[in-house]
Amino acid sequence: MENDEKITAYISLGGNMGGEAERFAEALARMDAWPGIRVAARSGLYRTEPQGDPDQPWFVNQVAALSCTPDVTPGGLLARMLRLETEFGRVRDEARRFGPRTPDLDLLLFGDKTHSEEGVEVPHPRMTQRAFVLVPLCEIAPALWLPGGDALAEYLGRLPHTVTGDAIYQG
Ligand code: PH2
Ligand code: MG
Ligand code: MG
Repeated sequence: MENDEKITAYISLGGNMGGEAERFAEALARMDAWPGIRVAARSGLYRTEPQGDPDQPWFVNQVAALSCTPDVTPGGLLARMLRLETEFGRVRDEARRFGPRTPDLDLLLFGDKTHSEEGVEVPHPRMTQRAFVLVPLCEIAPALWLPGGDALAEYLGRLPHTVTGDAIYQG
């Protein structure tokens, strides 16, 4: 009998070069059309204070839940996400790792998997430090726990940040 149990992956979308609302919607529409992937939920769009490199425009961030068929792997999903980034014309600037870009697609969680291989790590190693990830993630998955860790809300509670309307300050 076929194993039809779905895995929920969570991804984040980020960008600060303009047109994020349209680009994120387009990226999610394309992912929804991928074999084995369905966009199950999406957060609102947040305006977020830049982290890492403060000398750049504010970001727009969003997270989405992807329902994945059992044949989808973290590495396979991430490879497709990186290809989509390239299709959107992202140019990686190695000298400015945390600098401007659009759109950046990051894999946050893949079911309850803890997974680490070259270039693929879930849970995303920096997600618990980032209010721009945790706030939208708590919006769509308020009861979520990190595999091998704590409740999402716990991490967010420990992180100094302020949410005002759709703006997230952290710094
Ligand atoms: N992404 C980064 C670095 N800094 N800051 C915000 N607010 N939002 C981001 O998506 C972001 C960032 C590297 O991927
Ligand atoms: Mg990123
Ligand atoms: Mg990235």
